[in-house]
Amino acid sequence: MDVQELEKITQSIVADGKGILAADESDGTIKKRFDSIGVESNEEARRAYRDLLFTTEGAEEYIGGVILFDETLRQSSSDGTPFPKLLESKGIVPGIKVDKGAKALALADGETTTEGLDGLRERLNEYGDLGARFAKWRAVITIGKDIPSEYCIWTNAHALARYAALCQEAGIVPIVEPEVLMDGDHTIERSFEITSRVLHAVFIELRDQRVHPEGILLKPNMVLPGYGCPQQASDEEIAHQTVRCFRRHVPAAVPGVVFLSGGQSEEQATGRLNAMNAIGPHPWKLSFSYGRALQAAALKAWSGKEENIEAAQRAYYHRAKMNSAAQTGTYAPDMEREAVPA
Ligand code: 5MM
Repeated sequence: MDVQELEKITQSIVADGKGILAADESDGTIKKRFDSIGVESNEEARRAYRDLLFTTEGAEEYIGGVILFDETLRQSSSDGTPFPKLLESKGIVPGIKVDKGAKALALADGETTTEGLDGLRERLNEYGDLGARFAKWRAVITIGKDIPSEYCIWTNAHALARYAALCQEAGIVPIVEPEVLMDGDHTIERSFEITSRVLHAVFIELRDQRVHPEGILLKPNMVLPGYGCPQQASDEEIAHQTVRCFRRHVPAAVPGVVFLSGGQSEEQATGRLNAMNAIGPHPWKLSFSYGRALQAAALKAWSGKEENIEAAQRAYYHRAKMNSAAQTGTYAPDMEREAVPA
């Protein structure tokens, strides 16, 4: 393992004003997204959609890395340039989702564990040859009555650490994503408690499995009340609780925390990230690795039509720019009106 190389990759992904575009929707998820705009999910439509995102001029000012799905890593832009090469030529680091999804956890009703460790060493070598410099593995934790169990939390943490160790052995930076879902009516206090338990377990397992903390990125949820909770919270409260939770559990050696958006609206995800950076400095870079919160407007603007590509690119560029400002704590809601996407 070349630790300096791993650290160099993490630093360039979360350089000042930069974050990650999560474009690694698996087949089922991208189908859901395409269904919402009435577009059939076939290989060419998926390629064309990702192509419009990756060829957006100037997005590289704000995007340091893109997470791809297996199929996308092997696809090319319309001019024939393989996607990993295209991204690299813009100074964007290509990454790859390597987990095989969250599956029912045995003897644990309503809980899941993420699969994909079998054969991972070999897959990582192939992904490295195809140009991936970082990887992502997502564990899913649900809050409900009597869940999550410690069994679920530790099983997921163990798998995340096994994955991270294999990545570092292969010279690939692991993004460690333990997502505590926003589904449910739980309070922000309960989200704080569960996120604490999860981060505690994850960093114990990472340490025990010899993962080099300077060579990872953490991709967590923010500490938020559930969607169904009657008591919603201000951006400032969310920022305060999230930072307080992370200061307790995330080692200062970790270079970057790149949040997932988890179903928040685009402006909420931006505003809350900004609120956290506004109360810095923090020991780690606080940035974004958004899927829906970077793509929702672009997807809608595109709607599967070639004549809408430019409008979709403007929408994506705008969102990337807003989140870049949030990464440095300089975002303000009136900036949304600066460039209203057509
Ligand atoms: C882009 O969505 C990613 C892949 O999800 P599936 O495996 O379910 O298809 C997902 O892991 C994503 O990277 C994170 O959940 C963050 O995305 P959001 O939309 O929550 O920012």
